[in-house]
Amino acid sequence: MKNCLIIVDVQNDFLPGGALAVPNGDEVIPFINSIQNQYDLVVATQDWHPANHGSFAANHPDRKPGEIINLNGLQQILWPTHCVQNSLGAKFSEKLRMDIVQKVFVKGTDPGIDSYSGFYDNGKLQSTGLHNYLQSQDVGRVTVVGLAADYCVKFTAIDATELGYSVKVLKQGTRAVNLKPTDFEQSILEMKSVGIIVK
Ligand code: VGL
Ligand code: ZN
Repeated sequence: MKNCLIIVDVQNDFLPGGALAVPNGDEVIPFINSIQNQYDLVVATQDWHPANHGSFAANHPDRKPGEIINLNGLQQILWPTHCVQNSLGAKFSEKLRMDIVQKVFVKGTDPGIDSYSGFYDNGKLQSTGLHNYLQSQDVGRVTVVGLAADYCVKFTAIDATELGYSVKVLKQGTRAVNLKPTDFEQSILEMKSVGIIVK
């Protein structure tokens, strides 16, 4: 069984200066670059929203980022407009090594539903193809790094666990949005509680 590194959403909009900047998000890049060659396989996810995406506060009159709405039956935090398809903000950081990344899985393409996990949307209605791909490559273990620890990294790691992979998350390779200052610690506890190795 192969060991795969999943690099989550290391895109300009999640880096300092970006539309949804994760504090110190840029610090993960040299670390992620330095560990890629320790894995049998490296894949990446990319947040890839149409401009009319329902998670953008700007698409809801009188709503502001941080507010929670009901989006087609699911609770949705409203975000600043970010990672719009083909924009500079949606591009991977120029500093991220991409030469050994075998495949990129896009998510958040349906305007009606958000997608934090690299495996499926938040309603688990549609798959990104990541699970099928990992199965086809005989992957049994995954390590998840990238942005953000309290959203896409956490949901990707938890879904991977539910799908039967043995899962690790490396703290040096992730940073949190921390809408609340304790969100990072909370996410770590939540991940550990389902059997994820966080170190
Ligand atoms: C993310 C919020 C909205 C993430 C993506 O990559 O963690 N967070 N879209
Ligand atoms: Zn997003």
